[in-house]
Amino acid sequence: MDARELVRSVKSVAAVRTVGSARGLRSVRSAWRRWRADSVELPPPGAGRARVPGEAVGAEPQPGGGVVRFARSSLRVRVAAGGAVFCGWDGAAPEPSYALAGACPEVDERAVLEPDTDGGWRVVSERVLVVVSRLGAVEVRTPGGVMLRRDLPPRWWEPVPAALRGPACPAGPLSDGSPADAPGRGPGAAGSRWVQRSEVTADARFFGLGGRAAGPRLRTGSYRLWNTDPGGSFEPGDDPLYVTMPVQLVVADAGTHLMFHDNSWDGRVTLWEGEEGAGSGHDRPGRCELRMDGGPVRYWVMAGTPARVLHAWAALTGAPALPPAWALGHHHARWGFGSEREVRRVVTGYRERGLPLSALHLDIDHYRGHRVFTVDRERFPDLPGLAAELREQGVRLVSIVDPAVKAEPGLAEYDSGVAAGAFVRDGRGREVRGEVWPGESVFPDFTDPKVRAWWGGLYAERLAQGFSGVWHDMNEPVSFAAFGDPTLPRSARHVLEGRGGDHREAHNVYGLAMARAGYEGLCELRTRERPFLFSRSGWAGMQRYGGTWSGDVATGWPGLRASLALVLGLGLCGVPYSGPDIGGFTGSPSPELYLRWFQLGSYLPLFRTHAAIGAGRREPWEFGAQTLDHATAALRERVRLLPYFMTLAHLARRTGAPYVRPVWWRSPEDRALRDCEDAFLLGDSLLVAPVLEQGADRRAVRLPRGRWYDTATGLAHEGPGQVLLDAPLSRIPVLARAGSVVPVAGADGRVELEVWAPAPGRTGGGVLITDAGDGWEQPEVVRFTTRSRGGVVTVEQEGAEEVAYPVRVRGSAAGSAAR
Ligand code: NBV
Repeated sequence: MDARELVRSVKSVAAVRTVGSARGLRSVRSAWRRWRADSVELPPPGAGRARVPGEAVGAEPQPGGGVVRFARSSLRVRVAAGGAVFCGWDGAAPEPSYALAGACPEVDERAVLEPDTDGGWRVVSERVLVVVSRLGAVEVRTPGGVMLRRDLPPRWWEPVPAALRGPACPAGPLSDGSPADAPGRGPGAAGSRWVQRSEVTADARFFGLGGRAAGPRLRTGSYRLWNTDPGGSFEPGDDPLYVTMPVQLVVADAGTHLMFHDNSWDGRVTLWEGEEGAGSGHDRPGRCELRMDGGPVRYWVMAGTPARVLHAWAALTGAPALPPAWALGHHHARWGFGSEREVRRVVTGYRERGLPLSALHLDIDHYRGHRVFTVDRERFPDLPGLAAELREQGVRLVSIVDPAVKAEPGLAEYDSGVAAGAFVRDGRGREVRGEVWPGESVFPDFTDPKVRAWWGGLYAERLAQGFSGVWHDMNEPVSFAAFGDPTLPRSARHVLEGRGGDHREAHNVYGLAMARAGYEGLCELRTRERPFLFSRSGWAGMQRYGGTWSGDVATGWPGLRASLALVLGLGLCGVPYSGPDIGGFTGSPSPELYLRWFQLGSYLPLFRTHAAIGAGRREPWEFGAQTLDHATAALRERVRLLPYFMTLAHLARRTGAPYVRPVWWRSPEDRALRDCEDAFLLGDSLLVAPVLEQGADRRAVRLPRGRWYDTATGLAHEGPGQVLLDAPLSRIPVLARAGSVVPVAGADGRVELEVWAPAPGRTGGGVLITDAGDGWEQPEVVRFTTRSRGGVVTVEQEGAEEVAYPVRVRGSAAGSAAR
């Protein structure tokens, strides 16, 4: 047990204390069972014999690339249409994969494998040049030959022979039948640990790896790849969290690239940021080491501008689900509303104060004894009635859904799950039992297609109760443990789409597969509505089914900062829809902290106040008149920006670009911007600079190149550089890019265009994407261009004689240069 695990164990013991001693005892039993199962069923880690590929002995060109043979391995390089490059060692193929959206993309026939100097090989393609050295180092270069990264040959530790190991996992069908794919050496071989070291340029910055509280820029340090409930709450120092992904986004002068290791096993990424020798020529390159406990060595690389890279990533792993329009409004949640009466009181509170509210979320306290898909009828006697009443007022109900099912014969979900063979089993075929909110529980195996279908059908009950959306929780998955890892035994068996395997491989994709089950179930049950689903845990590709949220972020200024880090980092991993628990999950924020969190949250895709049972209130009126005034202003501004948010949701779906983007998005070559972590771009048009420090009433804002208008004053500032802007309690600085067109809701709710004057002699533009608010009809896309000539600003709508929307031009010409 390392120090972090120890801290986690202490935390989980503390958490257990809050949920009662009977549960505490059961969580000791559950942890003990897990430990015992794993020690009997899994091989000891053992050092094993190391293997490296050895020397290249030949190569076979294939469509889109080819296979390079080494003395003790092989490397397949394949360029896909769209520019992503696949590399697979030891016969690893791109499929099967939980990350890929569907069938593996077509190959780019134009890419060819050819001999390189010194006995190596190269694959030339439109977007990247891949150079494979004689000993198996793989360099990814720009088409012009500039190095983006260099991956050294992997090193494997051969697993202990099966005969000495006990029950083995069947090898996955990842083989291409190459000679290096001998039994026990292939990528499907259980427990074949491996390591791969890589180098990037000295100026490169790392981002991604899923949701990391310490991000968005990932500094020198070690980051585990194992989805984890940190227990209680987390702060920026806590790692890993609920969503980990082997996705690195690397930004450097030479270009941006994304590297995805398609392997769901437990692993650890260690990063070392590089250092430049200030002209001495002694640069220290950035480095990265990936250690995996098993699974194939296969990865995808895509390179180009950040926009191109994210586009290629979405093409590979799937377009983000489009939320219904109402999901872009304000949501209010709480663990422990406790009764219909309290729900009505809160909704009335919003209404009486004229505060817009789109959705209200019910947590596990509305279940009967915490049993998923049930209702406590004493406290919620008529949920469908309540839902209908709220719906009349424009408020939707969203339900939490936990994966664990109480192991209780007679309980419909348990009985039907048993009949469907739905629950995870151990090596001897017995149900794996854990301890969660309802008590002793079992866990659906979402890696089984028929289990996903069964589970998806259960959402009919939620729909009948009147819920409009779902919020997946505890799906890392969590099983309370008094010590060790609070999840299922690593030896627990999973179907893994028919290949068979264990929890070491299934753990990280459990939440993703649950999201798929929920999403597909909702699509089938309510064919005309877009599912609204967000999930605490997930993996590469989770955006296909919905979004995520911060999880239990600790109340405090560091938690506020972590909230932004998570949203930015997840967006760069292809998950554009997320947001934090505004005000933090625990305790009671000061009015100032609450307000700053609220102001930040009002510019994030998921705009939700939420807190733990026993924590302080989170309604905007609970923090005094001044806070209420300012929160009201933030809520109104959100409503005004809804057409812009809807446009961003569509753009995310079409292009993979997240709504919330780092400030370097369009200028990754600006090194100062690469280090800026306290502001973000909302789409192309707005730059939002939240206040993340206590007591601050102004703040420095680093601007990308071009002219930016302070939306509060209309004053222009010229980037690149830094400006100091007022940030009174009433608002956070928001700047608009000169020339941009921001679609907003006018006083009558209809779309208007807010046009920010282009700099003299320059042009600009924007897009508006509208739809019916829900459903699957094709949206309408309208493009605009703006121009400033001789002090006159003009706007044109593509393909139309006249602009079909009211236009308001903003921005004064009086510019000030940023420093
Ligand atoms: O269901 C209760 C909470 C929920 O409010 C929160 O948002 C989740 O992240 N849930 C975790 C389980 C309890 C954690 C202590």
